[in-house]
Amino acid sequence: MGRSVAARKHPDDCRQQHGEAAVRNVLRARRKEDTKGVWTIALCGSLAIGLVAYLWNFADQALSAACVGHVFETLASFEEFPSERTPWHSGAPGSIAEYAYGLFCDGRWRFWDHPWRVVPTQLASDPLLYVFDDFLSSSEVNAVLKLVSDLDFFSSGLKDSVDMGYRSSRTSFFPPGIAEEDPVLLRIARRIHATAHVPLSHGELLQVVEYREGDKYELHLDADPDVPRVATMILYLSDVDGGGETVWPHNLFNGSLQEGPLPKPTNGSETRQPMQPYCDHQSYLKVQPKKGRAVLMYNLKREAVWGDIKQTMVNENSLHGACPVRGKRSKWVLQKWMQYKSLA
Ligand SMILES: O=C(O)CCC(=O)C(=O)O
Repeated sequence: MGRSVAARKHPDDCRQQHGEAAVRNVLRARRKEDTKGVWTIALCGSLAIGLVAYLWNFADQALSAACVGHVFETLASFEEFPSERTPWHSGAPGSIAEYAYGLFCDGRWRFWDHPWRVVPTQLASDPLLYVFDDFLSSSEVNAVLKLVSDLDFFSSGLKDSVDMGYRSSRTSFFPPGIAEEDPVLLRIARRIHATAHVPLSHGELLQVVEYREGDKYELHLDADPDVPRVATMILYLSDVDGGGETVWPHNLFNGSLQEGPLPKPTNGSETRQPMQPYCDHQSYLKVQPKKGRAVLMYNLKREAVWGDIKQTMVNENSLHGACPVRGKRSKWVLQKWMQYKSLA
């Protein structure tokens, strides 16, 4: 009744026919109608938002459960020698399952700043070495650096002066409690293992290193028979003013193996031959630190995975080092070593 009066009559018509009291009634009825309309819209809007949030959460949980299942297990597995498979990546995956993994499981859609296509560039075949730009999005790097601020750091070098000269930087590790609970770290660890084709249970703790001005790590191997690290992933979390490159003295900048006398490990996985000439010279293979960039390196020869691990099975061409950082900006690195053996 109120609605039809308010809709049909103009207040001036009412004023002429029925006087002021009727006009007030018409206006009151209209206000009531307007308020009712606003409440109805607000209620329906909230219900719709609630329903979408519920369905989104449900789909997200179902997707997460599906994601850690079959596809991830297949990608991060020792089905073949890991370096004989093309690293998994979101750019041009080999199968529909791998494509789906990149699209739905890798968490890219959660971060608006993450490129959809991340394609590796092979830098060398001996050692097998790849670089990925934008492996981590800027917001992922920022999330990691925020977590890093709560960690306790210790000096990476040993106490005596020789070792401080060999390796100077600050190191910490994400304890399993954080690495397994934090969704960003978990997603990054999965991405690393899927990319390298190594099961999660073979992964060591995520390491974080800060190199300040002048800090470096002389030439070394990551693997030895006691610590058979089949793959290493180095993720750069910052840009630097200069220096700080990771260098491979056995390879020229185009990836080919260098001829002539090469530095050899003399002390287990280390060599005392200085790294600086390789840092200074343009001809050697180097990767510059760049926020979000990652390097994947395979350290063992193929037969190491199937037989007993001996020193000869460590690929000595994977000798590498971290050149001194120049300038005030620190080089931050996140590192994951993946072993041939399960650590579980
Ligand atoms: O920081 C880098 O560039 C390399 C790090 C490295 O080789 C290591 O920590 O084993």
